[in-house]
Amino acid sequence: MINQKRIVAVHDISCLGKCSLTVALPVLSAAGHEVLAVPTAVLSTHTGGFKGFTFRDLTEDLIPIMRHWQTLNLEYDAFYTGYLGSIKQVDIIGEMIQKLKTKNSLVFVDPVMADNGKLYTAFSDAFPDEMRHLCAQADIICPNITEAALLTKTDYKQGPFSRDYIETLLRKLSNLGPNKIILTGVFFEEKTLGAAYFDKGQTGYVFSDKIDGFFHGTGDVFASAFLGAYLKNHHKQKTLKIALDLTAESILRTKKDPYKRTYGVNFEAGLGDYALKTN
Ligand code: PXL
Repeated sequence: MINQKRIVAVHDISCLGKCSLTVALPVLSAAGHEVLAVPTAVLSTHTGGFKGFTFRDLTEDLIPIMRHWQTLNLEYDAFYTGYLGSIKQVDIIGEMIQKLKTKNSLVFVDPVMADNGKLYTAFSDAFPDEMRHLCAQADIICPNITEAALLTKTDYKQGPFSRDYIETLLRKLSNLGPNKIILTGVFFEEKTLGAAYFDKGQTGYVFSDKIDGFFHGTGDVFASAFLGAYLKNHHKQKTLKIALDLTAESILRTKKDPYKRTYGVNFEAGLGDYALKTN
């Protein structure tokens, strides 16, 4: 199916570590979409587990990029935000989306800021408040459990979760404003892991086998794969399964890698298959 969409992807570039733009670009391209990349910062590595990383803040470039684009009269099918470098940046990006979007633009916000009960190193406790404003403008948001707890001011719990906890988070997230919620990192028992969705008052789940260990960048693989497939108009359950499969298979491949390349997961080898499933 030829159905190319134009997606504005707003994330950092972590030179090493396979996350944010270095994941979003190849995954969305594999689904056949055109990607306009807006780098929010350039870091030598991502901030998870490295010491001494560099951080070049590109906030000052964002408004000039937007002003130039405004002269081009383009239509954008989707805006996809991920890791944003500062509170000020979140605010500017929100404004940029409002100025550039048109009636049919989809706003997809992955509120990247925390995992395993903790905010990422670079963020202050005030960051979730600003991210909540950006989520209010979104059509779809895709937080993990920690991000969902911070956004909704709910106690963070470790899994296995109760249905009641997950469905309370979904309902509170939906009250923030977005139409659709995808909540990642959901598991009700130790053997399976997946995502919950909430759409028009309905809740559903997709799961695959749970793989032990912590793997960086999997949230970005999942969110990018979801958006790429979603914009091809697949049914949401199928879209979520495609995204979950790419993520789970990338983790498995990385686990089995005899060279132990652990700076991000090997999603690259799954892109051919992903392209076939989305098209
Ligand atoms: O994968 C999320 C992510 C993206 N970008 C940077 C990060 C992280 C998570 O730690 O540090 C710079």
